Amino acid sequence: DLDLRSQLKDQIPEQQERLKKIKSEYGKVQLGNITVDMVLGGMRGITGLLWEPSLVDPEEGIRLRGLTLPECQKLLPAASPGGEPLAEGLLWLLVTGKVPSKEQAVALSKELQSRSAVPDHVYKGIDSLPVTAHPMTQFVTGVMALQVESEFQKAYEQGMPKSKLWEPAYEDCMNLIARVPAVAAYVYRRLYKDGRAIPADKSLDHAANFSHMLGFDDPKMLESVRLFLLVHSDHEGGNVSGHASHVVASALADPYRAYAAAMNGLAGPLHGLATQEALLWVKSIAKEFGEDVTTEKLKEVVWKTLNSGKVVPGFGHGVLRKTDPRFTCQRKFALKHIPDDPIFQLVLKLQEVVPPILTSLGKVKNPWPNVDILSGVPLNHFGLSEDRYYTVLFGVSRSLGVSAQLIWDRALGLPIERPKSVTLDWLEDYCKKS
Ligand code: CMX
Repeated sequence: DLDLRSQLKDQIPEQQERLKKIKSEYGKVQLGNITVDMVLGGMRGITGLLWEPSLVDPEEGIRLRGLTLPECQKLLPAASPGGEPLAEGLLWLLVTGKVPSKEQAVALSKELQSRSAVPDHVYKGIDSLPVTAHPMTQFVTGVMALQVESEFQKAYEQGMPKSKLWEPAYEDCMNLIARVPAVAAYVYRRLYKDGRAIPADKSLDHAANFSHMLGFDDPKMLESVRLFLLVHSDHEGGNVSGHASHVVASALADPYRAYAAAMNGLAGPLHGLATQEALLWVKSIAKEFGEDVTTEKLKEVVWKTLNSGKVVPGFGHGVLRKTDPRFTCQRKFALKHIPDDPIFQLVLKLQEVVPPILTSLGKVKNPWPNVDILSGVPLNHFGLSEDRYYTVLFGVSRSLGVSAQLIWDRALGLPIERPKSVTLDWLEDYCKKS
């Protein structure tokens, strides 16, 4: 069957039963103890969310529906033999947990194209902002303007029962995924190319068409964008963007509102803005000290960054405790396609220099590189050099993972999210008594 929606429809009763069974048989099983440290430490280490599209192991890193990134690269259909996976196939995997055939990925490509028309008021909304507004502000404004066409909101207003809400959630998610590349490209062309928008090319796949609308048609750039969409697509549910989308949607706010919430979190420098910060930082080092900067000088630069009260962007992680496989995957890509790129060479040196310094601080739990130190480098190499735009690219990629879960949130009928909070007074009293 080539239709994603009907595949999904077939799966839903089975997964609903599974959830019900886990609840009734294992509902009282303990998943760990909550300590005061965890409450004061950003809930780190508390297992508290259901998130189907992916899972992060602290040592091994991300698996998308059980597949490592190299497995995804091997198994998912590619645009060209041996090339990077099609975003459509990845989306199919994230939604269904099954590796699609090439025909299924192509059918999904057609479906997304048929949904891709962006209403004019979206562009007008973006145009009403000053060009000095951060690209993420312009992007989120566009996303909120897309919300006007929410099928979910309409269905809810018309009294659709909870059990059927996954259907308009699916509609909104697919429309959202289909439309955000054009909105993102519009922001890019508005800011950096005198507003000369480039129309979609319906002969291209989702990622390639995005690259085309941005203004880049080099086949290697298309591969870079396909890889970028893969590595940033999802990172389980507790990260700021994933969690933000989940909690907002749990109030039965529609997928556009949930995704916009995710994007506002992604725009934080400790999360998605690190893509921008990392590229800016590495480029500033290259500019100030040249591309052949010595190891000694690099050490000085890292210390200067730390001593000025900043974090080293692109290093460390909240859950991972080893080098991010998303970094490793992109390193392999860069070694294959842009081995001599000076910024890439500099990142390789930083990969050696930064971890011992972060370790020496004695408090950093993971000194290793994460996805963001490298993900901008190939795109930068092929001409997309505007650092402040990078988080928007990350956001387009996250539409895949966030949407896959938003559909399942409604298909599984997950309840409104409402963890308990306490005050400092309460904590002191409780701890003294215990
Ligand atoms: N540079 C400097 N200090 C760092 C650091 C880094 N790269 N990573 C962690 N630390 C510090 C923390 O700021 C914290 O210091 P304080 O106790 O003084 O506040 C201490 O080490 C302990 O932090 P941690 O438990 O190791 O890490 P957290 O879970 O608190 O934070 C993260 C994780 C990603 C926010 C952090 O490593 C960081 O700020 N990294 C740089 C920014 C970055 O690359 N973010 C992108 C992550 C991936 C993504 O979401 O896209």
